[in-house]
Amino acid sequence: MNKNEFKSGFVSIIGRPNVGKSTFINRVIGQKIAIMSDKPQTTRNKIQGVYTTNNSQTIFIDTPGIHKPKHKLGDFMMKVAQNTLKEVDLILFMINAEEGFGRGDEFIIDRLKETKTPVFLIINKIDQIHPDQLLPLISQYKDMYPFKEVVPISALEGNNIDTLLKQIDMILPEGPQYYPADQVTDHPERFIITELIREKVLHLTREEIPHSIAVVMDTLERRENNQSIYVGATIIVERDSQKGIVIGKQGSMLKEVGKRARVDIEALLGSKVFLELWVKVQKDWRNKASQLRDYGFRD
Ligand code: GDP
Ligand code: MG
Ligand code: K
Repeated sequence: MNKNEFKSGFVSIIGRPNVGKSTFINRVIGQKIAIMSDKPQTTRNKIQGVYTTNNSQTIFIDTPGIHKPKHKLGDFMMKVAQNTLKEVDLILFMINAEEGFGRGDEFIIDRLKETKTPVFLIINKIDQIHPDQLLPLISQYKDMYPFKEVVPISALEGNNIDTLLKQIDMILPEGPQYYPADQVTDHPERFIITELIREKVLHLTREEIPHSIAVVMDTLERRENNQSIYVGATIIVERDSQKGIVIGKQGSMLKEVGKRARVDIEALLGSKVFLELWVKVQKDWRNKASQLRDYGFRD
């Protein structure tokens, strides 16, 4: 491989509680990085860890709403989750070899069927089963979904992790190094803020504006002696006509979007918010990597 061809991508890890997702991330990332994996779930995608080698970077993210549909956030959360699954480069669906199939898995597999993203089945905790039990388990799951790879591992003991990382590496597209090799910064609110703005646009414009619009956070900072938060964001559309609709007559639509979004963002952040919105036409914005980066993962 050419040195210039750095590869990077986003990998979503999903699976029922206690299958070993956090243990896996810890194993891959090591102790260097503070991983917030066990804080209560909200609606946002959460970086669980960033794994960087000389020629690749994998950003592992958690996808709330797929494995714990407990909250009453319902539709919105499912929409966010489903969008995420579409936009990542790879999904790792982790199961516990010891437990086998359960209803939680059925729920997840249904979601997987709604996306084209490649999926690896990760069978964790193989240290807990007899090797004879593995093949029946694999065929049972393969009957339900055409997994791109099936990788048995023990996250706890470290078995087969290298193989899995190599297979992930093969899937990653060419892309930039988003994070310094030794650092993860996570801005918890960014993703949800951009989704709130997007939601207002879609709601107010109805069918005129497609779901494919994106909202990119430009600035999020405290101002005026911590008394308020400034949010600057850009709504990205694909055509000039859409730009006109989003801005509205003398800016009326954009103003309404901003007004409604600001109310929600203030509630989310518990602070007074100044929200400034722009609209930009960008024809090929639907580049997976940049989109996900902008979904709260920038800088
Ligand atoms: P999560 O809810 O999916 O993040 O699961 P955790 O990573 O918190 O793991 C749940 C439990 O399973 C913990 O007690 C882990 O130590 C244990 N565990 C995780 N991976 C393995 C494994 O490969 N083998 C065994 N025996 N236990 C594991
Ligand atoms: Mg966990
Ligand atoms: K799929």
